[in-house]
Amino acid sequence: MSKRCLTFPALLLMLLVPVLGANEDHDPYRLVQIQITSDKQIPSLQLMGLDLVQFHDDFKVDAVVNNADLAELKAAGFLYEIKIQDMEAFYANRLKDSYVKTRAFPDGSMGGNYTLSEVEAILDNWAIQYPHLISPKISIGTSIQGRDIWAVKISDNPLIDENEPECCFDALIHAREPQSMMTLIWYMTRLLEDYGTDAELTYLVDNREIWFIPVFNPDGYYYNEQNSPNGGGMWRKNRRNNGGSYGVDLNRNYGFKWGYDNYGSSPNPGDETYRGTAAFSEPETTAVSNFSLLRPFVTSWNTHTYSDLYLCPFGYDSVYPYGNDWPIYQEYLDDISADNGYVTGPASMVLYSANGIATDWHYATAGQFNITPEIGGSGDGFWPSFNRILPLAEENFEPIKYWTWVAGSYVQLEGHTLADDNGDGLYFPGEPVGVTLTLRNKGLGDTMTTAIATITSASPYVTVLQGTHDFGVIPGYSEVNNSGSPLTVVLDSKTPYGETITLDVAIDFDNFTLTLPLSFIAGAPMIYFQDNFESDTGWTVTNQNISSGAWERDVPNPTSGGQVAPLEDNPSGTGTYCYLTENGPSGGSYSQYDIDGGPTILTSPVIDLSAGDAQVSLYAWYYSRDNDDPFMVDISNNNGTSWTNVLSTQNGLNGWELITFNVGDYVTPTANVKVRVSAQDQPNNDIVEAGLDDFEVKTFASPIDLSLSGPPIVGTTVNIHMSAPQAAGLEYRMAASRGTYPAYNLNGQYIPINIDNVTMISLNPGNGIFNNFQGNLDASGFTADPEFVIPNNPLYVGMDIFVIAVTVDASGFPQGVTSVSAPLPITIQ
Ligand code: 0X9
Ligand code: CA
Ligand code: ZN
Ligand code: CA
Repeated sequence: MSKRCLTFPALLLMLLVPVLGANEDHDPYRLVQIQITSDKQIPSLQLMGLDLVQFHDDFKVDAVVNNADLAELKAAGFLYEIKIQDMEAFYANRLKDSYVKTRAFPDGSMGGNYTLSEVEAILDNWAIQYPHLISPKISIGTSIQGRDIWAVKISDNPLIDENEPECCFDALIHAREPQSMMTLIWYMTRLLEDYGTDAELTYLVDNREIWFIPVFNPDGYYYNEQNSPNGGGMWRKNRRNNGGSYGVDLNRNYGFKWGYDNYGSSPNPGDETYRGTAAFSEPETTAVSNFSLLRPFVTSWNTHTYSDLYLCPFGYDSVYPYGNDWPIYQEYLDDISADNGYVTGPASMVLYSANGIATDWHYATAGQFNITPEIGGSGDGFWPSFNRILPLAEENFEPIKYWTWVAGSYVQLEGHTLADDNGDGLYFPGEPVGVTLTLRNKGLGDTMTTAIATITSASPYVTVLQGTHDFGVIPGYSEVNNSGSPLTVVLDSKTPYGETITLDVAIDFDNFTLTLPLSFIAGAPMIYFQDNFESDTGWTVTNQNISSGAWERDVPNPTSGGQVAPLEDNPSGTGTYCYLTENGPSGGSYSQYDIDGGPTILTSPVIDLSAGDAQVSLYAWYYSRDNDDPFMVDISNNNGTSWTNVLSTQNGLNGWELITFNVGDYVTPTANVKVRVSAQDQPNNDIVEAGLDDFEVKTFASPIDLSLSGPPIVGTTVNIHMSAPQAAGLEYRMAASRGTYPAYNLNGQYIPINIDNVTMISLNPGNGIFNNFQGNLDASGFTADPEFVIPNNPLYVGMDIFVIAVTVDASGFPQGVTSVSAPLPITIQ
């Protein structure tokens, strides 16, 4: 039949068919939550051809279904709950309601998401605006309806194929997952706009060839745009006419293990996971895979939404990546999920099995480290609210940058050790400190230049003795250290106790400089406040909107059905009590006494830090089942009027974990410092448990203060005032020395001077030069001013003397030493 002979109904059909999909007969896409009794039921759901989208704890599985699927579920006897009656309407309304005009990330017209032609226009504009950074769009093939599939390259000299490591990120293989594309466009925006100002992005543009395929499935995306112009379209597959139904799931059409089995990959054309008639039967997968074999991509992303996951091979069956690739994948996945808490692992094990997927082919056949990110949580779904578009792109920004880095060499400071000279772990005035660095090239390429580490310090108390080390070329995915020749610095003998010493480490490799600070505190810390919670020392609990799980001080009880709260107090501390969130009776259900609502807040008594900075350490317990309820440590220096956050984590800790911080890094130490720890389950949909034990405050400020009565001039006598109100009436002793190092451990207290006699002035107290170096403090804690008679000899001018004092209780010297002063430096004039 010629075109002219088309009858009216046939013409109508032709017009209608392209804009109608699975929901021709008003059969909406529904989101159901299916209750299963064990994970073993998942394959039977897969064999029903169901479109599974998310797994929850408590054996609940979310699926996108139509009426026929629902009937099948019912017939098979599954219990389910309909969560969203009409997903397209739900998403479209939510996008409309949440839309707010913004300028941070220019809006697309589908509720903030770009349409197909808007993506094309963005690429064209960038090619004009940044011709030195991005190529014009290149068609790598056409879709089944003849639309171009575009790729662009971001790199310096984008028109030249330079010898730089290459990586590739694609999006929208599934037409209903616009956030995959928005996330890539945001990364591209940052690369282009921050080139020249952000050192890391500039380096990556200059030293990588970063390819993007923002719309893998243009027909499916356009189809959604036509049907749901304001966003919300639920079409997933491409738009192949299967004769009676439409579409092939492009993420089942790849050639590695295509059609391996029917789990998660359907032979039925009407199903959402229909794999097509043959591997690479579709022009879209053919185009992307051919392009991928033409370019030496080391790493790549096949971006999806949603479920907060980073999935690696394999998907077709429960198989791990080959050989040493699995530990590499594990390291990379751990790194990129550290901040956003995405769950990671092989797709078949973390999610479900499915064959013919992009990640399996890009890895096993094309030899790329490819992953399937599933961006966004269950609240976000396929079309996140407008105000979630940028945050979701942002929470994947560092991960994409990381994936760009590791295509070449990527040197990181993996670890460091600071070795103080006498090995007591304390950094005394005058002490040399060795610095060993472990550099790790996490990337898959060797460094092109040698890696050189340099240490400098802005501190006036640091002299760098050995400041640079050449580590040579670091092969890809390997580690080196300089333990054979540590870098060394020495602390000045007049370094004050409590002084934070910062060393600036610069690591140069491949024309990139990584800089990071290492710091430590000089002197000997003294425990100022200690609480193992064996008794009530005045901590207070405040609760907001809580129905169970408030903080209480107790000996932890075991629970039944699972153990997610501590089973005992911190085992590395003393005693048996700790604070925990509702203990519950012994053997009580683990899910009954956890936190519901909240936060529940535990606040310390006032800690007087008017004497100076202090280090707080505590052991925390924190369990959160789905990692979305912040556990927080805050500090206040105004008795709780305002708080500064020290730690906020949504990822559970690994049992009792030590948390240490310096007060001065967060607030100015005052007499009214408080620390609080809070936990919550907000919204209340989760299991959350928290604990606190062995809280300690150490300060470097000694309770003993020493000062001179006047300038230490030859031929005069100066008095040494000693003030130690906390030690009123106690015996004191003083000592003098020419140096401050090494220091002596006297019953756990450090005597920070080197008591030597080989000096021009005899330093032996009681020799007529140092008088009254032993005695008793008065009732308010002051001395009768011991004196230092300075001989009238010009040779002594410029000489350094250090004086320390200790207080001694009734048990006598040396067992009874209660506190030690910092050294008082005296330079004779
Ligand atoms: O099913 C898919 O294609 C991906 N999930 S989505 O909800 N975006 O459709 C996941 C593919 C990962 N591979 C396997 N699970 N095997
Ligand atoms: Ca280049
Ligand atoms: Zn997808
Ligand atoms: Ca030491």
